[in-house]
Amino acid sequence: MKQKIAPSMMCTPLFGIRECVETFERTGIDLLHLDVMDGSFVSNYTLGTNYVKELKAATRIPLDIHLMIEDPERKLDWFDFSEGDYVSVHYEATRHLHRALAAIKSRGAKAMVAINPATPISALDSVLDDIDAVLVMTVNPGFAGQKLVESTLKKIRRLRDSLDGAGYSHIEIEVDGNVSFENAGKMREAGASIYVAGSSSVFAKDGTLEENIAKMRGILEG
Ligand code: S6P
Ligand code: MG
Repeated sequence: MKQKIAPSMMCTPLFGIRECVETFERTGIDLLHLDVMDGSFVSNYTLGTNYVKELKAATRIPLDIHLMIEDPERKLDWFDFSEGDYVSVHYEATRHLHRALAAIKSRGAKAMVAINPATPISALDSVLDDIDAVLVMTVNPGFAGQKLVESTLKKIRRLRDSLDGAGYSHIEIEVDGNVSFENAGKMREAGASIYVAGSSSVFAKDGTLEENIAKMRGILEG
């Protein structure tokens, strides 16, 4: 499975977004990760509908929209996405998961379920035929710069094994939260293939964005 890097747009400096996106295009970045937080499902507010719309119009890199919002099935129409984009809804945030996933797929996008560190992988059992990927949160959602919840490494492995064993090898696993250079290697070994890269990797202060992307790629492809 191709190893994909998805830089987290909430980690870009406000006045440097254009430069970052140009670097992402030049370096062949696979996806742009957009964190949408509603102040209710998580205790923070981040990128909103207009940000998604403007970014989509400004780049050809597919979007990876991570909806940390309550009742996403009622709000999907607010967001600009189409074929080739990835959209994730949280298992914990909706009472109508199938409805949300079907609405994403009906627009040609890749449908994903996101699960918090404490949510068991069995929560995915009844939606395996409806998803293209699983977003495994490796920190509790809400903020950048948090520390890895260590037990999620085993969870990624268990999920990869159980998906492969049940004939769902095509389902990708995305990891999000403290995907540092060190943790990314472990996550890869555990079976991840999409990496949300934030303050602990591509936006780390001790290298340039370009250097950090090259370093991350070396770890994932080495
Ligand atoms: C967290 C959010 C994430 C962060 C990312 C930041 O709730 O969903 O996508 O932006 O985790 O990366 P890091 O390396 O600072 O944890
Ligand atoms: Mg995220």
